[in-house]
Amino acid sequence: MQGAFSLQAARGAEVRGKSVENLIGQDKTGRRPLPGLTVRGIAVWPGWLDRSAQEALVQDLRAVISQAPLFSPLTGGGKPMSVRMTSAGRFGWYSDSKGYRYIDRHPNGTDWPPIPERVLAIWRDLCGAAARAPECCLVNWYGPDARMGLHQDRDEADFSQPVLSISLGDDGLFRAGNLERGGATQSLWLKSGDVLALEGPSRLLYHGIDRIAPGTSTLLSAPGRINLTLRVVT
Ligand code: MD3
Ligand code: FE
Repeated sequence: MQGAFSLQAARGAEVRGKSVENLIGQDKTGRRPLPGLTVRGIAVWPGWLDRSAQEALVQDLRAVISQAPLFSPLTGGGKPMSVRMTSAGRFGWYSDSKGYRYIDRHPNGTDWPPIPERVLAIWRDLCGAAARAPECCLVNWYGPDARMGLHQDRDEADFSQPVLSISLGDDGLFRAGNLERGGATQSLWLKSGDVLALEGPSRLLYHGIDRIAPGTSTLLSAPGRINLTLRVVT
């Protein structure tokens, strides 16, 4: 894949003459750790979560999914998405033939479960003191053949608030585009434990997941990938 950049390869490697590890430290204001790298303004912390933190998150997510089961939202065209989803928090993301929106209950009528404390702690550590608390934790489950086409995240009211993405399980090939459809794109393999912050100008970039690489992680009991995205909705 031309232009693809492996974060695993970045560990122990050099970025502009500095080791990635050395770039990870408090920024000047002490607000948060410096990202290991940035791609089109997207801050990337490769391997931010160690194995035990990843395992603890998976346990938290089992509890979320047992209360709010995964479902396949319908696209505007009425076809089910290949990614299965659920949410935690005050709002959950939903889509059917009427369009994309946030709803305050699971489609089965129950409340969305609270966002796990361990997930909130990652938001606090990486989004800085200026960010509001997240109101939605979208849980995306990718089976071996699932993908997500290029789109913008614009169902939220305040684009000045960041979006935080946490990858777990098998590698996913992330593609970052531009502020409008078309143009050159840049690809990046997201690995288990990697965290991204979408903020400022990168908040409205087109982006998607081209494919996952089944069997590249031992975290989950079945091949697949989980992505958590934390968002301020209102
Ligand atoms: C770049 N999820 O749920 S997360 C989504 O891996 C979504 O499941 C993908 O796109 C996934 O909407 C990508 C990384 C991500 C999330 C939001 C972004 C990248 C972004 C918003 C703006 C730019
Ligand atoms: Fe998105």
